[in-house]
Amino acid sequence: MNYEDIKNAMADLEEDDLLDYMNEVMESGEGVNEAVNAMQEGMSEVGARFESGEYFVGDLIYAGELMAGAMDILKPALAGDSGSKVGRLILCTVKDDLHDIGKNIVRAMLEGAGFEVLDLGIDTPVEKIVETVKAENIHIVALSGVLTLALDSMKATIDGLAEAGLRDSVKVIIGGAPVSEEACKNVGADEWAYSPQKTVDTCREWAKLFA
Ligand code: B12
Repeated sequence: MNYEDIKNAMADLEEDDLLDYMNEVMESGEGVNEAVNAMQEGMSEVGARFESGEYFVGDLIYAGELMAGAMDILKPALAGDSGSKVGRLILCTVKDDLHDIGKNIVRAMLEGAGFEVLDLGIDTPVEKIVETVKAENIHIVALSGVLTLALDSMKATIDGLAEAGLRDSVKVIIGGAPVSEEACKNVGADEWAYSPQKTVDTCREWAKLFA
């Protein structure tokens, strides 16, 4: 499989080609992670074309639908074959951010790794996260966001957990385009990740702490 073709099909919004490539990946039974990475690179190009004025919001919406459709094809391979549940966690896109493609990929990977994921959706208010942590006795919270301002919402969420006296009993991992080591420190999270695999590995380690 030529992953450059996948990247280009995503960037050029070529639906038929992209879906054909996904089916090829599934038939070959390998390269699923590489295909996801290639689509993500294509998405970065979509973002760059949006910034330069070549693409419009309608193209972003279409790109989002395309990637979601492509992910539906890959999902069975991402879901893995883990039997027993290794832990429960909250996953959501933070307040004021409506992007959920990355979150849904992370969800598929976590579920495949055996986690029960309480997916609180997009634009998630701090209070809803705090309430769910309390009500469901949750020890791992995974926050997603791709807008720069998502970092403020992540900080507000972590501050909210601290104000509710829950910070010491909850580990927080953040992810998404604006997230970095520095951002992790600034918002007060315990860990950050770009790759869904690192997310899964980190959450597995944390689940053992609270088992
Ligand atoms: C598709 C898209 C949309 C779609 C979203 C559809 C959907 N259902 O999600 C729609 C059209 C709705 C949209 C809307 C907007 N968008 Co938009 N969008 C994008 C685009 C093209 C792709 C985002 C994406 O899905 N990437 C692919 C996924 C797989 O990557 P990811 O999210 O980073 O996730 C991966 C990792 O980060 C990680 N990860 C993700 N979450 C988590 C969580 C945890 C815990 C962990 C550990 C890891 C992790 O794992 C994932 C898989 O590897 C980006 C451009 C870009 N380069 O990203 C712009 C972009 C994010 N959008 C942008 C903008 C400006 C907007 C709008 C304001 C546009 C407008 N004028 O209305 C609105 C904002 C609405 C809002 N309030 O949120 C800007 C953000 C600028 C900024 N720095 O803040 C970008 C960067 C485009 C640009 N270059 O200008 N958008």
